[in-house]
Amino acid sequence: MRLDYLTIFPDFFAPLELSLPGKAAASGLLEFGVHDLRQWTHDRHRTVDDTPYGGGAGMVMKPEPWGEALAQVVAPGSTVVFTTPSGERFDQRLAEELATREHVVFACGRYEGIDQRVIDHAREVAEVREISLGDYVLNGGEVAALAVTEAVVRLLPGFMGNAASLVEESHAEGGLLEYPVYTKPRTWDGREVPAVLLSGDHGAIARWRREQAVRRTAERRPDLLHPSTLDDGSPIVRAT
Ligand code: 6GU
Repeated sequence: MRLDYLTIFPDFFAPLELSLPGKAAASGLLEFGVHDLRQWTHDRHRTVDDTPYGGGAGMVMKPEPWGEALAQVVAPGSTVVFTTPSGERFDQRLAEELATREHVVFACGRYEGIDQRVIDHAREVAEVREISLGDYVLNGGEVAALAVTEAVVRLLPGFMGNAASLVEESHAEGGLLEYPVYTKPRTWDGREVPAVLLSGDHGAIARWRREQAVRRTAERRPDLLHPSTLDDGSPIVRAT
């Protein structure tokens, strides 16, 4: 998989060299390219923004640098992701979809957004997704592009050491939040590990974990408790 980033703040992407994505790039599973949008400006001030037609607050990113950048970086079969608070909400399903792509180009908007004609043009030459992390406002799309990258890259085959931990975690199959976890020591700061986890009774442990996951989901994310989520015959455990 190849990932390219178009941004006026290339320094935001230094973390790609660290941690898991960095290791995947070193192993050849992943290729990254980070591009300063200002390299496609031609004026002395390297201008990337201008005032909005129709008036209003803030600045809009000019189309010309974006047009040249996309012409150079987008190839047949690319997916272009515009990170924007007015995009579709990013979730695990979308991460799984992006993980199937060979080439994703992240176009990171700043200011009040990118001239709409850039997005309209991109749709004619590539698959385009406009993606938002959630219902809050960031100053720009760079941090969002990093979050999307980490969610996608860890799904690539051969990327994670332990494939089973991908299946059980929150927002994977089942649609429940994860149950609480414990490790040694058995007693810490006067607090005990729940006895069932020490019982060796794997059926009881599985039932306890499921109950905890449902309780936690009901308390924190009742929107996830779709009736179909609970269609495995387990009793619904109400949050208290
Ligand atoms: Cl993708 N961009 C910006 N600027 N703000 C956001 C966002 C993206 N997702 C949530 N808030």
